[in-house]
Amino acid sequence: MSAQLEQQVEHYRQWRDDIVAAVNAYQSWLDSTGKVDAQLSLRLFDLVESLKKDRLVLAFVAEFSRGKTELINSLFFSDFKRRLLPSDVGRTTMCPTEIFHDPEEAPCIRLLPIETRFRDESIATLKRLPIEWCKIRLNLDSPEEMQEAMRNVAQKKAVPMSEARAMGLWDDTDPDLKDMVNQDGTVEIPAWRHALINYPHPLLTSGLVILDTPGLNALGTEPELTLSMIPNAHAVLFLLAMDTGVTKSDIDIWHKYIQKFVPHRLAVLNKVDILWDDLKPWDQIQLAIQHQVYETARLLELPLSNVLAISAQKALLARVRGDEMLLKKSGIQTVEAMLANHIIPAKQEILRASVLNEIGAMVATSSKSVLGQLASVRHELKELTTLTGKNRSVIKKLLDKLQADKMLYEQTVKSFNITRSVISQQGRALMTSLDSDRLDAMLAKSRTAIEDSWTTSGLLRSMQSLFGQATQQFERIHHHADQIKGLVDAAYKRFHEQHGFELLFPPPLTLEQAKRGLQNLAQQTTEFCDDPLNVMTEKHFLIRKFYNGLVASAQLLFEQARIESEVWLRASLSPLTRQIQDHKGQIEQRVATVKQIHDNTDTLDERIHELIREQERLLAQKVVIERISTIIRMPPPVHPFKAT
Ligand SMILES: Nc1nc2c(ncn2[C@@H]2O[C@H](COP(=O)(O)OP(=O)(O)OP(=O)(O)O)[C@@H](O)[C@H]2O)c(=O)[nH]1
Ligand SMILES: [Mg+2]
Repeated sequence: MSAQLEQQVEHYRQWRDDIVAAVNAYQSWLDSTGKVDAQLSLRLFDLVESLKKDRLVLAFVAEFSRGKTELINSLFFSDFKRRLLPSDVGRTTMCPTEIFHDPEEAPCIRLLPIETRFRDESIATLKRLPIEWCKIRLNLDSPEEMQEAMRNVAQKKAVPMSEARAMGLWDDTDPDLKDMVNQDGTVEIPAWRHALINYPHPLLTSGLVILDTPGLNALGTEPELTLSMIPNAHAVLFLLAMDTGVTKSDIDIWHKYIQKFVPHRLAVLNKVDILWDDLKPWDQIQLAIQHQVYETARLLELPLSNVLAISAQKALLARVRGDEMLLKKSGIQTVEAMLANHIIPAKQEILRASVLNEIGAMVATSSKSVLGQLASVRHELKELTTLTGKNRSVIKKLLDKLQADKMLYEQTVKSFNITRSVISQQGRALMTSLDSDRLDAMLAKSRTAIEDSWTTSGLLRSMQSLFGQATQQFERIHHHADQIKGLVDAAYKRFHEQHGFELLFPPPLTLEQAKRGLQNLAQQTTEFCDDPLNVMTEKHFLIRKFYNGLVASAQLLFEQARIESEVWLRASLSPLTRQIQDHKGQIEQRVATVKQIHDNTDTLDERIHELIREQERLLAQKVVIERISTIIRMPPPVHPFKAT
């Protein structure tokens, strides 16, 4: 792996650590000012935890034998000086493989038996049940043992055709599967359904997760992969090979699973070394490669800069041998530069936006609160200074005025409390409609309908109707959330107009991601239902699997929307509540001070000194909170990476 890419990811990790430190500093700041409550503490704690666990998923997707695994080996595992993951001619990787590092567990590979396909649980659910997985410890000191353990992801087993069919892994009408039949009539199927590799590597420790997928039909047989794992990846590297060119099945995979569903897409035109020819001028070879790059960009409707021509095999060889010339020739550094300069910064931006969304408004509120208190202290100082040497009747007049202000203000606070209880009531109603029990009930009802439909077309109809319901439910929720937002905005406006409060804007509610996710699922459902191949009776099993995948993905999206709404509801009124509390405290304090001075004018000097000390304390607080605010708002530093 390139030291520069490693460095880039290290910068990313460093930046993330700085943000974590800023959130922790904010927590301490709140503690020191006595303005933290248990709920808020918990939120900040959750934020820190989710930042620490943040992952950047890179999925490698393509037809079989395009060199996905070879590219992963050369990008990430060349330090091993061998081909760590199995890569070979024909179908090699048999199950989706996630490679990551979890330092809380010893290095291992966990394998989910293929027989779990008979069950309805999603892979996401099974991941939480360690007992279902076979675990092999990885001995990092023995490359041979490592390689042996990794060989499992390519393992196959022979089963009777009826069993393969029952697991949805055999289709009589699919000519591509014919090669999988043995002479005794049994069928070769993958031994494992999913693999998790926990491997300590600096990039993985920094939060990178690699998803290697099997080619050839395997994508469609595990709908959870196409409905959830691939669309949720941060970026997809789609591989094509020079020897095959862009084939129809490449294009099918691209359109069906990637083009519209993944935010960052890179096409990698692999195996350019087959054009290398010592008898041909290098320029001429480059011209031929360029031509293929243009053609690929055109067919995949990608900008030219997102198509990279490389030789994964020569890159691996170059790294194993330490051959710099060959490494440069292999083009692999263009892939690394793309990851370093575009994919990692884009991910950073997402993380920064989510931190800002989570605590940006809170920090801004704290900062405004300090400024407000400072202004109030200064105002009071001025007021008291003018009282020096004045007689009691002047002081009494001021006291009367302040007391009148206080009464008026208390009225407004009462009306605010009413608004607040209306909003929290509405909020509770919103949370109920997002409740997972309700969604589960809806899904259970439609599952019965689906299981009761005997014909495939009946199945497909019920599935579409389920999807319609889920979308409608989501739209109702969206509408309801908008109404609550209207109430919140109005409350802010009222305080601005009636009490001259600075007009603050409540934090935005962003259900967009969940909404887009549902739209994607809807589109994939329609495409699945419109595909004549899926309407054949033999595909009953596939439809069930697709349905289960759909349900798992929809549940995930609703859960995401629920968390977002909850965070927003809690945060929506807090800036205003803070302003109101501050203001109330200040008025009360002033009334008390002036009353004391009225009763005993000797206390005036003492109070003036107290205010000066208070002013200094607030100025120090201002410096700290402004620094925290700058860190969470600052765009991540840029460290351009250049392919040598
Ligand atoms: N000439 C040449 N061969 C390559 C290159 N990259 C991979 N190969 C070979 O192509 C074959 C397939 O590579 P894999 O990495 O197994 O391909 P894959 O896309 O992971 O395939 P599946 O796991 O079956 O989906 C292997 O024999 C590799 O050695 C390359 O850049 N040049
Ligand atoms: Mg592979």
